[in-house]
Amino acid sequence: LEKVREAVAPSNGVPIDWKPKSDPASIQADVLQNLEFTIGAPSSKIPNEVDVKTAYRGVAASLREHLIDAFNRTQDYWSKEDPKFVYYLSAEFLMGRSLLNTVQNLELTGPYSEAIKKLGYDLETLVDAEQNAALGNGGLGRLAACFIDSMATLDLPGWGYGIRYKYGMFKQAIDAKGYQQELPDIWLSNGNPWEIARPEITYKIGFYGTVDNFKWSPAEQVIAKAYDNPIPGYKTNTVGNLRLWEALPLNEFDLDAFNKGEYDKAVEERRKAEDISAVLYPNDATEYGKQLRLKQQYFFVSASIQDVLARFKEKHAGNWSLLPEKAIFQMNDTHPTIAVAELMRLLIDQEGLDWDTAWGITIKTLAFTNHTVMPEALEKWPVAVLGKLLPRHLEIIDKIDTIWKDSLKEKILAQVEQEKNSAPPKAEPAAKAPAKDDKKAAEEEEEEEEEEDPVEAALSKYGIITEIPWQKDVKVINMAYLAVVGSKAVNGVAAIHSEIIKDTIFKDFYEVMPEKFQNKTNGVTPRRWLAWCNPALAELITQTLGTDAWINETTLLAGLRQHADDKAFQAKWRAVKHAAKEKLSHKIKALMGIDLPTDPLYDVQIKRIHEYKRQYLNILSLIYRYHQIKTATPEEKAKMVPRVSIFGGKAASAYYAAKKIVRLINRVGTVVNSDPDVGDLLKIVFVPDYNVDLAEVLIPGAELSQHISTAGTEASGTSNMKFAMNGCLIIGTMDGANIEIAQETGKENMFVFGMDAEDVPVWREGKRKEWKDYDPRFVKALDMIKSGTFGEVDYFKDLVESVSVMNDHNNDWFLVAPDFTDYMRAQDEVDKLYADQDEWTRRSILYTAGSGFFSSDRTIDQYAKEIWDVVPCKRH
Ligand code: C3B
Repeated sequence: LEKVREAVAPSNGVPIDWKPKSDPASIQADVLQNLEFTIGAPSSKIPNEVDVKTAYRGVAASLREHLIDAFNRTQDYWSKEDPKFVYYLSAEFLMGRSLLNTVQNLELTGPYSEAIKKLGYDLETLVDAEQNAALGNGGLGRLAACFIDSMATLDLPGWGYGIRYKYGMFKQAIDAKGYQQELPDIWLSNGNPWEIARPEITYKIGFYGTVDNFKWSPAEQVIAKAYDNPIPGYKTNTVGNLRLWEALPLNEFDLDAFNKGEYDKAVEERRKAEDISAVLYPNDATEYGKQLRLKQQYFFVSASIQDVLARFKEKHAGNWSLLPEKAIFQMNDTHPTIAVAELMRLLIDQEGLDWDTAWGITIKTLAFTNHTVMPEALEKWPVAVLGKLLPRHLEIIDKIDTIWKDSLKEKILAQVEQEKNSAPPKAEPAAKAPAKDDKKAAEEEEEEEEEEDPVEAALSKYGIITEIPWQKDVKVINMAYLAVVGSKAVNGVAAIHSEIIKDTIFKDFYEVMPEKFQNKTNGVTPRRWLAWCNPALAELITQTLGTDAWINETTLLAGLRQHADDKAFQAKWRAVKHAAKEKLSHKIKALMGIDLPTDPLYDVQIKRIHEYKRQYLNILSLIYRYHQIKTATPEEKAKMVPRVSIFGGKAASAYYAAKKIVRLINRVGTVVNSDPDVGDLLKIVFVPDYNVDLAEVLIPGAELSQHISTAGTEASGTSNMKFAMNGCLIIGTMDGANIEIAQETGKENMFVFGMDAEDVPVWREGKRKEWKDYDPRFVKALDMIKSGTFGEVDYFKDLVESVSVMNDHNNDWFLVAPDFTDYMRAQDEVDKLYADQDEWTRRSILYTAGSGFFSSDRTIDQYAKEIWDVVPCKRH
């Protein structure tokens, strides 16, 4: 009987009359069936008269069957085996499109392409009909998406947990005057065939209310409803899960109010609840909407932890000490860090554990990744705000803070004693606060300090709850500190970044618990970011290496090194790159109506617009290049290296300086592109609405990419890794993962410029106050803006001033002016090298060859072994 059951239902009792379809004829039949019976298209119109979007849905519905089959088997298997799981808590998952990735990861591209052709469409057109799932801002959200792809590929039991935003990252349009416009991203309008709604999986989430004797009575409650998104691994049967939560009202509809004619009131509760999962915050730079954002964070964290605990209880009821052996939550930046207090609350208030037991479990079950040192992104919630929304959590955080500081008292006391005895009284180092304040303030401060107990003073820097220096009496909760204290491990995302956090934002914490701190250099999935987005290059690599095993074993890419000098191979490589440039130029023509020549150097800078990422530096150098072209003799012109400069990226809606940079790039582009003196020597294009699917065309087509952040500011960068994989040379600073890319590729092959991370603070604190050596080319570029070459003189005034008024303490914080000269030197090298196509191509090959380390498979393997203690669990 067992055998019969096995044959009918090979995976622990899943009843199946469903068989995978892998030949074109049965796939074709399946798509037709889905078009009619899943999508509801009238049979009279199938297949030739359904529109492309409908055809896409039919194909997606057919693929969904494969996904669900493997998903159910994987999840059943995991449930039976009961391995330790990792839960990746992230407010953002920037998934992009799924059709191509799904068909490729399931290894069904050949038969599906053929079947789709027979139905009168082609795969590429249907791929383009899909809406982008843009539930993320940028690097952090896309990293989460790469990570879950790698988790599935490596057969690691793990789920992503996040929010099913109804509206994702805003759509960006550029108007005729060059301004950024923000439009809602209505990404679900054509349905979402990749998700499985789970109306049966719901949790209650409370807000506000009161606490009486440790018992919280929330004044408001909403429902979190689950949606599962199967995540297929590659070359494995494993299909992982991304579970996203939607907020719904407890009471759908107030019929009483409705009957009284109070129509708004009848749906008020619903609207209020739905607001929680309505919009992704486009703002990683400013602070508005605090309340709702915190509500979102708590909403998804609470639902996710409740979900995990519910499953744990089913299997191991009561045995809470086992939890750290069965689950680990990775907190992606500070957004989910309320998890520390929520896990404590659930263990104590709901499960009845005592504080110490709960704490012992909590700090083994959570881990924290820091992704930035930008102060504005390190969340600090005012106590008043958090205490109102989550009163019980405030109590818990307060207690964590007290116990934590108490635990340090002895150590600090000893330190203070030692300092008293050994050292002669020494002056305190100057505080970081602007020295604007007069003597009086300083005296006051001194007085205060004199009164303070030295132990208390020393302890205050460890405070999770603190006063912000510039706003006395406003207490805030430093969520990063809460996470550091409540986690088993803390990691940065590139080697230099992991060092910087130990020296700066977490210095004091590192000193008292160095064992917690680790590095996990980011990575990207080689499937989406090389194999699937650049099929011609992938094919050439496979031919050359004699295997496609590099797709999961990217270190094999190093085998390309031995071909880097081979002229015949270089020619093939160049031809592939040229075809990718053509594809990119067609895309831009289709999107913007601009004709781009394909012989010039394709230079790309795509990322969120931010002063620290220095798109400004790039555009200023292009302004100078424009000036050079305008003043060149015909002979000089003939020697110039033609260039197409492409920008893409969104500015946070309330980040005015970033918006001005967007406009400046667009204004310069308009003037340069229409100037007959320039011709094909320079084209400047700002591609609107940069997102994952544009990246998939831009990255293969790029020959040079810019990663030029002020040293010490970009935690890692991940697009730098994608460009490197696709054989694109890098101009960059010694910042973030550029440093490791240079190590793997050969620093001599990168166009490195600018101050190092150690030089930057020295510059900021001292040198810049005397510095006057503005590069005349820099001055010229600014003069052109000031004199109206690009119009809007008044509008650009403060942007110009922001890098040109010296001796102002807050000016040119990101060192655009002092790095300009070296940047121009590096750009000259770029031009020189591009004239030598053989050498350029050789380096291009070396970039791909050196990119093996930057696979997210490697990163995830390290997380699994060094933090999570999660091992593969593979269903055969
Ligand atoms: C980003 C950082 O800015 C990048 O340097 C880094 O590569 C990625 O995270 C991934 O680690 N980041 C982001 O996109 N959003 C934030 N709020 C913080 C960091």
